[in-house]
Amino acid sequence: MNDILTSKFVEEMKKTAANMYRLGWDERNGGNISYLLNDSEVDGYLDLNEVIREIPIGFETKELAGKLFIVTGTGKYFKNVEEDPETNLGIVRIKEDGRTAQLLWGFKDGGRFTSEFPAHMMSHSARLKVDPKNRVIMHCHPTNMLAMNFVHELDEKKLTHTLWEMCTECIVVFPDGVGVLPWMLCGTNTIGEATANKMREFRLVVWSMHGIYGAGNSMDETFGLIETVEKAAQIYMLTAHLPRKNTIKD
Ligand code: 2HA
Ligand code: ZN
Repeated sequence: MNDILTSKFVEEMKKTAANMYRLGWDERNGGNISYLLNDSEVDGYLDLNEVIREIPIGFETKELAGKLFIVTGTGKYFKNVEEDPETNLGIVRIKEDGRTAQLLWGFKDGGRFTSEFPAHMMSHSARLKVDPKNRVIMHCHPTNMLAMNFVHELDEKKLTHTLWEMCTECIVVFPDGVGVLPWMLCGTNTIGEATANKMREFRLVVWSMHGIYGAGNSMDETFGLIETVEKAAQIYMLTAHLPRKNTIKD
């Protein structure tokens, strides 16, 4: 067996969590990432027959049975992923019953996956139906996007239009716009179902006055989506209180 800490997927999780932390998107235990892994990727790094323990997932997702995910842990800090991936991350496989996760690696201190596991798994299911190449679901609390939530209308069309207006690239990066959920209690199946419902149409879903969800085919693409929205929100927050002299036309 090769050392799993040298695998591309663990490296990507470490780098992404570190970047997100340093951008201020993931204070304390804020944020979570789940990354669908192919059997061929983990081959040579992980014994797929060795289940460390089983964790009930609290809902049923038969569609994802047999699938492997590397995912951030509940209560864990993005700040610490880089120096201790084996405690702060875990690799789980969804069992045939769709109600149990089999831990194959990580969560070394007895931990478990993010409290937002329902939103992540339900979003993976929804995205895979519209894009079989989807692999990443990412949640974080980007500062300017959050600030904008308090001063801008939370209407999907209006919010999307304002973001598109802030940077020329926005309409190219997220032509599908942003979906918006009202403020809801996080960590529940209800917010998971609502997020997944929006994910059928959007790769970006704003959780009002909480944060954002992004979905994509790779870690770079998903990170880039959120990065682009956050940049647009930053331009908005830097200019919203000033007289507008110019604008990108419709
Ligand atoms: O897991 O960001 O939404 C920490 C969060 C909850
Ligand atoms: Zn959050």
